[in-house]
Amino acid sequence: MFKRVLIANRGEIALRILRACRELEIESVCVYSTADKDAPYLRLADRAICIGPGPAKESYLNIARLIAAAEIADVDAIHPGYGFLSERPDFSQACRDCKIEFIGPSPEAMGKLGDKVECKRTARASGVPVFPGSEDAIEDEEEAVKIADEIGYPVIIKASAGGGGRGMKVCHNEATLRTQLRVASQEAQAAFGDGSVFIEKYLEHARHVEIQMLGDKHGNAVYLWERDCSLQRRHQKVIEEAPAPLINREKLRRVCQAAAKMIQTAKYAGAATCEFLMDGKGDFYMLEVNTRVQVEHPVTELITGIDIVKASIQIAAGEKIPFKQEDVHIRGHAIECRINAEDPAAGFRPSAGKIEIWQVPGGPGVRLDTHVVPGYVVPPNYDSMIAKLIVHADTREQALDRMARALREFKVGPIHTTIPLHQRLVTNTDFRRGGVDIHYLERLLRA
Ligand code: MV4
Repeated sequence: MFKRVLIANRGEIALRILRACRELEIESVCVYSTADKDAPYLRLADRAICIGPGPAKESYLNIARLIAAAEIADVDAIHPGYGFLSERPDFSQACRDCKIEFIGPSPEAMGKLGDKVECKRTARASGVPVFPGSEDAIEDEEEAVKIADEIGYPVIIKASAGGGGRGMKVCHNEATLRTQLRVASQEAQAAFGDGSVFIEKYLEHARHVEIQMLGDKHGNAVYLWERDCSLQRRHQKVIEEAPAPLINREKLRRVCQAAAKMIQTAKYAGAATCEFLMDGKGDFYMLEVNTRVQVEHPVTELITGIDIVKASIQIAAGEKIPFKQEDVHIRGHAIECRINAEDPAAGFRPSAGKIEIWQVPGGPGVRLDTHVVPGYVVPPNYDSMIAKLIVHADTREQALDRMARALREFKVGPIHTTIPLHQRLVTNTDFRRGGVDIHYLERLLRA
């Protein structure tokens, strides 16, 4: 096992990784930007190293500075967390070049699954269902029109290098497809340095269901079942839960098995998530693979009892996945609310500043993943998520009631948070019935 690990991240996930290291008896080295210099979790680390000023490009996104910190602290491995450099093959490669273990996939596995056209090819070969559409990047307009005629409109144009909904164009007819192809390719070139685009059938009413997986360096892969993340706003998840309500578990099991085979084929080591859209018939279509630990991993931890962050470290150290597929059992229901420092009553305007009041929920079945303490100052430089409130109970209804109870206990001021939005959602009759689609929240907010 590693002696010392550098945590190349900040906020709640840095603290989450630090806790896993402590339980594995690994020394932890935190890095921080000057904007985070007073963050209290830094005091829990064995060492903390300043890597630059507030702007992420000069600190948490700066590969040279992170590698320099890792060499100074003489660590065995780096955990990237989520966001920042976590899905960058060049960072995984830089770690390899410097003989530091990257806690995540190899640059090869990351590249194979990170490029969407390449990922769909791997998926098809493993029996993972994908949307009908172009099998390769679109070479010319006529080819795209031909494929669209075969699969039928509407179609969606996506950037091969894209992700998180950026650079997508929905086309309802041939004329828009022709004009949007050029626009999409130019935008993809400007945004990702890669103008490759592909098209697929567009699904209007869908739910977002994703499968949590782990692969190890010995060729093993397991699935930890699904999460439903349909409640989103501007491609940002707001609430996640597991198991997914109203789902055909037999269909899901087959998709899980194929997804596990896919990451095995890709020689993938670490935590991965395979994202799907599910249609009204309960059929699945893969969107993309996230090659990192995700924000919402705790809901899976609560229903399976498996520590995903610990497992990711053990896997990077060369250990086998510490359990077998047949040992994965689902118990109860878990829900996560992402608490952001934003004002839902003012168009979700960021609400940075000093947190004077911070009275947190607790009690049975309540988990709060946060780096915030009373007096904490939310820096303006980063993502607005300041806490994740996760609850676990025997049934979905009990979990929703428990979440409502926990949200009532949660007092934050004077900054604004998304707590009032969550209070509204957990009592919303449509959401409580289960099975709301990916456009539900934006429709609700517009109404
Ligand atoms: C789609 C789609 C409908 N049909 N692909 C958005 C994020 C990116 N990962 C893929 N996305 C979508 N791809 C086809 N063929 C609809 C979306 C989509 C979406 C997906 C998941 C969660 C929220 C979403 C909101 C709008 C659009």
